[in-house]
Amino acid sequence: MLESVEKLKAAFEEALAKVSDSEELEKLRIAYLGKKGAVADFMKELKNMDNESKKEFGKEVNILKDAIDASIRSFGEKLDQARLDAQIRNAKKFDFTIPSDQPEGSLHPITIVQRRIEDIFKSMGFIIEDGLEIQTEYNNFEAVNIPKNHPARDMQDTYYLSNGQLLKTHTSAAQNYIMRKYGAPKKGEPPLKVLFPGRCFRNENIDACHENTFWQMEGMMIGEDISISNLIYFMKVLLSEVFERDIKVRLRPGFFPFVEPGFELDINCLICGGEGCPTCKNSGWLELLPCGMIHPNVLRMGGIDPDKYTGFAFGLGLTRLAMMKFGITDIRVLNSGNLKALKQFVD
Ligand code: FA5
Repeated sequence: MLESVEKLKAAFEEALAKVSDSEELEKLRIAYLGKKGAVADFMKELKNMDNESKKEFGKEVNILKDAIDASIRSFGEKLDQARLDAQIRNAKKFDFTIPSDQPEGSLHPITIVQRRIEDIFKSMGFIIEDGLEIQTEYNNFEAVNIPKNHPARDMQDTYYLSNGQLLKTHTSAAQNYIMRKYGAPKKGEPPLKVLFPGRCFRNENIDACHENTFWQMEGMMIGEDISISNLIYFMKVLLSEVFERDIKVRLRPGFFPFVEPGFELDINCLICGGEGCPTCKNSGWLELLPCGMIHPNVLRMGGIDPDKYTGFAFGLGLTRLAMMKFGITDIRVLNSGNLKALKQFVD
C-alpha cells in the first residue's frame, strides 16, 4: 500500500510540472483533492484494513494530502505573480507629457501678492526669510521692546499655548532671530536687507477688515547711515509696483515700541475710492503699512551696536494689500476655502 502512495505522489508531481495556468491547476486539484479524487479513493481503502495498517496507511495518506495541498497553493501563488508581472510588462506606459484632463488649481490671492512683493524686493537685494508661527513670549514681545505688563501688549490680543509659548501676533517676532542670524554688515559690505512674510494670529472681533488669522510681510534694512529717506523710497517702490498705478497714501505718526520715530502709512480705500464703506470702516483710509526706524533697544537686543548702525522696519498688512489689489470687499473670503470665490482672483 505504501508503494502506491509513493506512486500517486510521483504521478501528481509529473502532472503538476505540466500545468501552465490556473484553470489547469484547479482541474488537478479536483482530480487529487476533490471529493471523488485520488486521495479520497485511498481513504476509502482504510475501512478494509486492520487497525495497525489503518494507522500507518492513514498517516501516510494524510502526509500526502498535505503535501499536494501545499504544492498546489505555492504553484498558484507563482502563477498569480507571473500574471501580475506580465500585466505590468504589457501595461500602457504613463505619459507625463499628455495634458491632464483634471481641472487646474489656481494660486490663492495672498500667494499671488506675496510672490509679487518677494520678486520686487529680491530684485533690490533683499533676502527672503521665514519666521516660526509658534513663538516664545521673548521673541514676540520682549525682544521688540515690549516688556511684561507694557500696555502695548493689549493692542495684540494673544493666543497663548499651555506651555507658555504663543501664536505669533506679528511678523516682528522674527526680528531678533534675523538680526542674530545675519548680524550687522561688516566694513565694505552692503546693508542687511531682509523680507520675512508670515501668518499672524490675534483673538480679534472679526469683521470685513479684521481676521483672527492674517498675513503680514515684514521688511528690515540695517546698515550705517540708513535713514527715513531709505524707508520712504522702499515703501514707494513697493506700492507703485504692486498697484501699477498712482494711489493716494498718507503718512502719520504711529506708536510702536520697537521703532522710533514710528509711522502709519495708510492707503486711500480702493473699494470705495475714499468715500467710506464697511471695508475701511467708513473712514476712507485703510491701515496698511506701519513702519519706522528700528529702536536702539531692539538693535542692542539683536546684538547690533545702535551707536554704529541704524535701520528701518515695516510690517505690511499683506492680507489687506491682497484685498485692495483684487477689490475684495470682505476679508473673510480669503480664509473661507470657497474655491468658486477664490478662483476669480488671478493676476
Ligand atoms: C504690527 O503688527 C507691527 N508689528 C508692524 C510694524 C513692523 C510696525 C515694523 C513698525 C515696524 P499692526 O498691529 O498695526 O502692527 O499690524 C500691521 C498691519 O497688519 C496692519 O496695518 C494691518 O494691515 C494688518 N493687520 C493687523 N491686524 C489685522 C487683522 N486682525 N486682520 C487683518 N489684518 C490685520
